[in-house]
Amino acid sequence: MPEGYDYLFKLLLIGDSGVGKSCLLLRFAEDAFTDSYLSTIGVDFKIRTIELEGKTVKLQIWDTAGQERFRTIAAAYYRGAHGIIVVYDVTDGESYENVKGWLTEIERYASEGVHRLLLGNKADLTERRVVEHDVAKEFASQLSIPFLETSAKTAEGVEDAFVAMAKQIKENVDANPEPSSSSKGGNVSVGRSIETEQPSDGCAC
Ligand SMILES: Nc1nc2c(ncn2[C@@H]2O[C@H](COP(=O)(O)OP(=O)(O)OP(=O)(O)O)[C@@H](O)[C@H]2O)c(=O)[nH]1
Ligand SMILES: [Mg+2]
Repeated sequence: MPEGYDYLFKLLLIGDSGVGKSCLLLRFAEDAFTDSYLSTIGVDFKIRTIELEGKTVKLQIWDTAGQERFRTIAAAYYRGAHGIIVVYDVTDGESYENVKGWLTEIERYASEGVHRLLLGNKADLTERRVVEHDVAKEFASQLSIPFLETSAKTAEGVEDAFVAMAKQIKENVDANPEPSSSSKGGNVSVGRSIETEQPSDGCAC
């Protein structure tokens, strides 16, 4: 039986190594968490289908490696993304400082009009926090980027973050329907038809 969905959106997680990108994805896709740190090699992905405003939305979420040596691989995935989530760690000031650099990578490699979202993760570590909520919020609002804090550990904000991103994209797709998107048949609409150059097996290593 063919899989039924109304929309397919591709999301990308970027940000410094160790900020919790893989854990955010694990929480969202499988409602799980692990304390052990297995740094991502290359690129990975998971899928979760959600219901949004009466429609079935399939989210294909690409999780990139934050480590410098994988940057070129990750960059190849920006163009196919409808939405890019930039993650920093609220207990790691450097990861927040580096957000500007990640936003520059988006300008350089992503499709024009890609949706962005800034996430401050590890919000559960209140005693170790060094990046204040309001400071990041102000920075994001100056750039007109939505901002949320999350904890992959407690699940706080995680569902909201991915759903907010999906909503943003859906609103945009609904407002700018592309005739070519119906070529997938049935009632399937694949975001805005952004060219993808990425392999489909999730392994770019
Ligand atoms: N307390 C707490 N720890 C977290 C949270 N999210 C992730 N961690 C921990 O942070 C470490 C790194 O998490 P990962 O998700 O692997 O980080 P990453 O951003 O995917 O790192 P790379 O794959 O190297 O780019 C792990 O030990 C996680 O358990 C969180 O919300 N709260
Ligand atoms: Mg990872």
